[in-house]
Amino acid sequence: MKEEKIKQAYDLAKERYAAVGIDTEKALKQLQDFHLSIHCWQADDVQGFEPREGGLTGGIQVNGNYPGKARNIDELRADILEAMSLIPGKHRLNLHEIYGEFGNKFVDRDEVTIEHFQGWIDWAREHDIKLDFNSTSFSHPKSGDLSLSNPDKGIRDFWIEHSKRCRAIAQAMGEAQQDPCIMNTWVHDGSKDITVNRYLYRELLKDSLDRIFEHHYDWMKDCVESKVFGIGLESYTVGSSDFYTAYAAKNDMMITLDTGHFHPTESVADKVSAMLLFVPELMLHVSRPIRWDSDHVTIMDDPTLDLFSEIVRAGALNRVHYGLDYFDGTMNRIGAYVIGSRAAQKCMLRALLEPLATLREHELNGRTFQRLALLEEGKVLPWNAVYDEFCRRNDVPVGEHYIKAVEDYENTVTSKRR
Ligand code: RNT
Ligand code: ZN
Repeated sequence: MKEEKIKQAYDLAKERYAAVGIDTEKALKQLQDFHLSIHCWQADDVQGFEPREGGLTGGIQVNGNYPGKARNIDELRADILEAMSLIPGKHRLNLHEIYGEFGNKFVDRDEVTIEHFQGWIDWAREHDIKLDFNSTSFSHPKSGDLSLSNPDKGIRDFWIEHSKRCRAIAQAMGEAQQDPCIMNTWVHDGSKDITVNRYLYRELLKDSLDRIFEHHYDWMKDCVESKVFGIGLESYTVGSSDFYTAYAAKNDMMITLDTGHFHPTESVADKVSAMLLFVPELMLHVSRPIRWDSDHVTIMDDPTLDLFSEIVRAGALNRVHYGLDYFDGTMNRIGAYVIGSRAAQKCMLRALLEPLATLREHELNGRTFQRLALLEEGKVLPWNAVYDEFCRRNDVPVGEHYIKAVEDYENTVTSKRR
């Protein structure tokens, strides 16, 4: 599409929004300040770079065998940069511990140090990308069904040591980038069948976490992620929502809301205002659960729109970190990054363009028909012209034009990986 046309459409949209009291320039500026934390693990189906036998464990699953997944650190970095070049704005990269630079050496999880991530820190600085981090409890011989809550002290200590080392790495990343690195703790611990020791495992998990978080760091922030169940661990999850909500509130720490980690009819959006009264900040794992925590590619769907609207309505834009968390191996993985990231931005833009002041006035004055009518009309205001203008100003392909760019990269790069 001609640049001139995009600008014209934007100018009309700007006028249309002004009529309902919305300043699109302000929204564009806010969207520029909206930084996703893009997960590194869509590029290679959550494999990482440990020399390892056996597949993904820990109750999570990747389906599909679309050709061209990243096989090493160079390919992964190239793929991430390619995806980022098609996503408007500036974004962070969220690494898992298994993505360290281990060379050909076997470095066990309780041996990892900052030296295995110095390459990432240098690379990130070179590309002006900030890093976030995750400890990794899955896909390891000691993962089993229980890690931090394992009654075997040896196994528990192993994972405690791993988590502590990960926090030190996150601290080093944060200090290097002079911006706090957000470190997420998610462990898969649970039970396939009925357990009679619910209290015990949770007591052990609490104790392990207390030990892990003992030390305070200035350049990293911790968050804890709950879950309903994992595949093969259907009957019981040690780190349930109640457990971590209580833990985070009590310890004044951040909680991670993964949109796939709640019961299918539960609204994650509704949790924003409830939780932000009791925890300092939130981390998101934006995903698309289809019937279960299936981690489909994020799209501009109602749950995601609701979630971002609730963040804006709560005035909490700066108290939320916007991680993505999906992994789909059935399609072009770079394309999956671009679709999901752009979808999250569109949801945020639509939230920023809501005529909130008028809606609130209606509500506070009992004008319920007017409130609902304006909410409905808000859905069809020309937000898409504003998003196109955002892409144009950020010098990335507008609309469906990024499809061709993804295809070109596939033809010249990923399809050559055999
Ligand atoms: C799993 C959690 C967790 C993982 C990543 C890879 O259900 O969502 O966040 O997806 O750590
Ligand atoms: Zn998650």
